[in-house]
Amino acid sequence: MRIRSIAVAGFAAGIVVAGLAAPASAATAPKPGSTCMMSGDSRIVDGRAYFCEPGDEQNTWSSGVRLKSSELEIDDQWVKAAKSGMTAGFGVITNPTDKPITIIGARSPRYAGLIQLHEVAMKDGSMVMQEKDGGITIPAGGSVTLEPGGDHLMFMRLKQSIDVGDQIPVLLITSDGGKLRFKTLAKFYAGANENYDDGGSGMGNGGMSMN
Ligand SMILES: [Cu+2]
Repeated sequence: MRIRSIAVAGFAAGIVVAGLAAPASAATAPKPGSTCMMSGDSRIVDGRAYFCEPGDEQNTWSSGVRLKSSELEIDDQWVKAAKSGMTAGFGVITNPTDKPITIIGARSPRYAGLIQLHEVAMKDGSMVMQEKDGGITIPAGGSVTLEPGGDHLMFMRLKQSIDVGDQIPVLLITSDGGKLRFKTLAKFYAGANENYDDGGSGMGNGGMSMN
């Protein structure tokens, strides 16, 4: 029947158009030393990672570090469930090698526009969250626990809600280009609340208060 064959052709044309609409990834490598907005930001282009490093005057892009798999291990990883804004991730990171390894970047691009490495510190008599200078170093043969009230992964600019039970993919990158890829479980947790003191623009170097 002629009518049926026309209907099939129309259906097929619909599929072709949908396929063409798939997003293309076209990241370009930043120029090392050029200005970047948010410290902790990172880009991966052609197997190299570039990091937005904090500076006194302005933040600048690092030179690219070639990626390889990391020997770090993570256990008991979890992230605090959150609808929007920001949240924090935790876990125990172990370094089985005989040399210290420093984590300098973290990514979860489907969920967070940016992940910073944070510490909790005493500043002017109050506890504040701030970016950890130089990253998080795991001692040779030792481990570091990321936990509420201590070092943590700060998920910022959430792109979608992180709900209890979700498994969130995360990539940690070390200063020598090591990649540690894992999934972290979203849990309900009432603590570890953070607010920006600077009115929530998220752009300043101002401290964060802990509620
Ligand atoms: Cu934080």
